[in-house]
Amino acid sequence: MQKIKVEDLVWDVASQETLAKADRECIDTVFSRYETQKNQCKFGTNGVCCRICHMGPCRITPKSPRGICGADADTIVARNFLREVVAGTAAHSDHGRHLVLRLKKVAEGKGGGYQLKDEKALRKAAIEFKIIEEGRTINEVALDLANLFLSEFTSQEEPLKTLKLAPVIQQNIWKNNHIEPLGIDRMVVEAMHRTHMGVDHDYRNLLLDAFRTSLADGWGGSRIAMIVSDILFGTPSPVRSAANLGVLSADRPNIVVHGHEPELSEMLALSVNDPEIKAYARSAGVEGVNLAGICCTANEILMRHGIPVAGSFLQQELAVITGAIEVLIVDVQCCMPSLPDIARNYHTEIVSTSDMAKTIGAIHLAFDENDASKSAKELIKRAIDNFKNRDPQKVAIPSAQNKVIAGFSVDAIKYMLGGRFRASFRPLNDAIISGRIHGIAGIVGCTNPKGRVDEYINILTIELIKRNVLVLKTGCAAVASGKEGMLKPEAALEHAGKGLREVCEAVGIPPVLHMGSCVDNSRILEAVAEVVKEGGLGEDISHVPAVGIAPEWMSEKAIAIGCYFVASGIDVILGQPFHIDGSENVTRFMNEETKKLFNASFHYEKDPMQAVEKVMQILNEARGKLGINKKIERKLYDMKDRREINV
Ligand code: BF8
Ligand code: SF4
Repeated sequence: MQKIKVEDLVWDVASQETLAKADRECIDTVFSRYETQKNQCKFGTNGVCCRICHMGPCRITPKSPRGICGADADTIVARNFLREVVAGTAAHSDHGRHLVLRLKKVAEGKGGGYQLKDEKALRKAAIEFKIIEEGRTINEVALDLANLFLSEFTSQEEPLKTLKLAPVIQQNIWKNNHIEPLGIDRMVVEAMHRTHMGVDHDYRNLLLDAFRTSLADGWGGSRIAMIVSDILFGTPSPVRSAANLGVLSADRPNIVVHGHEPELSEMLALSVNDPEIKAYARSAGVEGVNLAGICCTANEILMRHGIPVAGSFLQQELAVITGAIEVLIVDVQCCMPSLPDIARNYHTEIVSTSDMAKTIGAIHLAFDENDASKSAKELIKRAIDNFKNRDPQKVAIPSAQNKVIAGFSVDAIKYMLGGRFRASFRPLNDAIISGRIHGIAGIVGCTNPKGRVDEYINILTIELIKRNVLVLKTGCAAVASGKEGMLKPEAALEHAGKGLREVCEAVGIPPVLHMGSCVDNSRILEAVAEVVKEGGLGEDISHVPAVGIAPEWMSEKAIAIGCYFVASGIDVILGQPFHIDGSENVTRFMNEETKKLFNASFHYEKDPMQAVEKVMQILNEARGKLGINKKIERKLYDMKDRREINV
């Protein structure tokens, strides 16, 4: 393996230290594999490779502008794109389905250790979906809700009921463009059918279906996942914790959960302090166990229990390379198949727990949802048993970690803004109208070895809060901010512009709000819809000075998220381009024509400072249209160019 310059690959010091350790120990990581793969196929990059039938594969070039069946670049690029959106929608929505099935079991009294933890959240949903509560038990109401949500997956002819949670204008836009999604499963099946050889060849029709399918995610599967998680596990409210590899313990067994579905991690969080586990740990000569998370599972238990985050997507391998993890539990999405290979160099056990997600080299212990506590305790005991095998010679836990405050559900934000008895978004709307807050930016998505990890996210975040933009975060982008110290109220003092700082200090919130995992991007939609409902900032989502940015995205889920943001009226800036450059028509549709359909479109900005300018331009335009664009002259210190600038 080539000697690498770790500072060029990753932003944070903990990752740099551990990557240097990997290099010394000659362990391949995502970064070295990226180097090997670096000369990436242009046909794939441009989206013009078609493998959909076995007359092919076909590749579009100037000399061969059509595939064997006659499909041109527009059809092939649009078809590939729709399939990516379908996969992203399926991933989020299947997560939602598992939760609804659990809710049904709990309502039927067969919860397997889970409960209806947040009755208020259940009642809120019952009102939203017109479920009669009077004279009925809480379980009866929950069962009706579970059945209603299950029918959202199977509905053949009715549009999703969850669409009603959006402002009426958005609903009408979807209706008029014939992209109101029907049942989620139907949308996924139909899109796979449309993209089969010889079906839909009109790139516009295919792309409209991509937006339709994405709506089945954002306002459907993801929204359902969020509502049901809150009912089963509690609506998040602000909680203190810490983030980065430094949260791993040097003297206790480390058990790290990685993946997405919150059922098992929730039970692990509840079980680590169980007397039986404490006694077991003592008998093994340790004080207790240290539970931490990676990726979105981390975000789930951080938001609800304050369990620390060991890292984001590109730190999963590094966490193992610290040599300090006894058991790394994986389930679905974003778990790298390389983990067992890396773990072989240490004593770490990689345990897969979902029957639909196995990896050669991992130990598979299927999670028994009907006796979740037993499964959780077995895994914790496994970590305790494995602690004796830890080789101190191989352990190097970086010290870096940062304090975070997370748990900003929409209800929590309302409560923080207005107090318990006047919980409302009014103060936020007023702050935006008065210009103390310039607008809202949702910075979301993954990390990607194509750039220096976390750099784009961190530069963008700090530059936006300097310019009085309130930043909402989810997924690995939120973890990046946690590691950087941006998720604590002090960040407002240190970095925020005057107006945003005043609001943050008055309310007691950080300038960057951690709203959860990737399915929780539906919380960002909920927040913007709430701003519309509160009044004074336009009639629909596209009027609100708000923008979405996915700086370092890599996953198909991020594509679905981007599409449902745009279809909901929120402009989206990508730091990584889609694989659509092979079709000018598709590119024009995504970047321009969508504006006419949804009042929002996609933008690609390679450089974070250009993205900052684009965000400000989009927010200024929205403020201008609302008639609230007062020019405020301020001096700013530009972090990248190291000079003072006017904004
Ligand atoms: O759903 S942000 S790398 S962990 S895909 Fe994956 Fe991307 Fe992280 Fe969560 Ni979201
Ligand atoms: Fe080639 Fe058409 Fe088959 Fe695609 S569907 S592989 S373009 S023949």
